[in-house]
Amino acid sequence: MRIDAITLRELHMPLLRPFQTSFGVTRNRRILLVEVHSEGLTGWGECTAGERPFFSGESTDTAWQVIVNELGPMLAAESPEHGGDCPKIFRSVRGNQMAKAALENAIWDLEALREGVPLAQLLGGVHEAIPCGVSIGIESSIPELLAIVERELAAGYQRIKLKCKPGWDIEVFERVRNRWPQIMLTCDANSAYRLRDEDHLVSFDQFDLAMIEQPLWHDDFYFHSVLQRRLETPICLDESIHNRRDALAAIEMESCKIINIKLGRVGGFSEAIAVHNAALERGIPVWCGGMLESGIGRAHNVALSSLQGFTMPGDVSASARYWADDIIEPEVTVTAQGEIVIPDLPGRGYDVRTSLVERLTVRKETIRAMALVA
Ligand code: OSB
Ligand code: MG
Repeated sequence: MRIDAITLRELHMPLLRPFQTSFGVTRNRRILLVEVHSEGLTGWGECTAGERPFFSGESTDTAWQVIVNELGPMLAAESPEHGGDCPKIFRSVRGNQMAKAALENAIWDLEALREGVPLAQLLGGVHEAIPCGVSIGIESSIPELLAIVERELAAGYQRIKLKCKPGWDIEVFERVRNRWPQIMLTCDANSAYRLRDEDHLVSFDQFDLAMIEQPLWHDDFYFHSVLQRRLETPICLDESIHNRRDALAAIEMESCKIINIKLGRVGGFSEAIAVHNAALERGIPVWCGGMLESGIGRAHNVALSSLQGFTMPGDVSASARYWADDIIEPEVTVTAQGEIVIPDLPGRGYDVRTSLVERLTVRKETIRAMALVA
């Protein structure tokens, strides 16, 4: 397909509630969107980098630079036919997975539209509806947290994930578990613990957590495997997994028993499918993570979750949990049974509210193909 132009936008979108993890608080998202214009159609992609380089080394600003200076020009010069052509086009740029994913996913988005098939189908999806969980941040008090858990369970969500860190763990799990003995409960440390916390982490076993997500370093496999040998609770890796090889290493070393797949973290749909396939072939369950996405990234997460191996509830939840007004129409909604129904429409299945996008845009740069190839 001929690429006519690539438009980057930064949108400022305030979250309905601040979201706190072990590495910081997010109140206002700086969302980077890319539009790829080709032969009268537009594909949209979202870069899931954070405002600051805390979850990964990328940020909204680094991704903007890398897309404008490197990846955008490479893509326009190549005229890819498929989203799956992108990893090869971007190969000479190391890292920067979230920047790459924004563009690659826009090409898949465009391709689904051009072919007139649902994006989920183009990806090879099989599920018609996906089970949903919620990720609940670190709150200012346990009663406040309990009120949120109660509300999310009443809304139908099938799994509760609690962000944790030293000082916000045992007592929190105890109170939630005592009140709801039967629910699927998990925690996510975002690398807040160290080897000296091993006994402490082993004590999490008493709460029957379905998994502990990324307890140790963001770039580690070996020490997670040491920890996993002592834990009953399965470890799930998030930050450590950037590609299929990482997944294979983690599975072979038994660093984890479950894998969280995030489109941005692995560089886009192609690698996400490769990680999914590697896990599925080895009997490792996967689920789709979230990065506080706007509707574009959320729609892509919904489509990805339709693949066969996504059997555990993901962090893909309703637009209304995050935003007063999401930028897609319809918004992503969750049924009373805690499921999202995969849209059966051509493309991503959620229209972009372009006038709202325009209003939220604080920075915009359009790169025209002629300028790109010159
Ligand atoms: O580790 O899964 C994570 C949000 C920002 C950065 C990292 C993570 C998260 C979440 C939120 O847990 C998931 C969501 O609801 O989008
Ligand atoms: Mg995580």
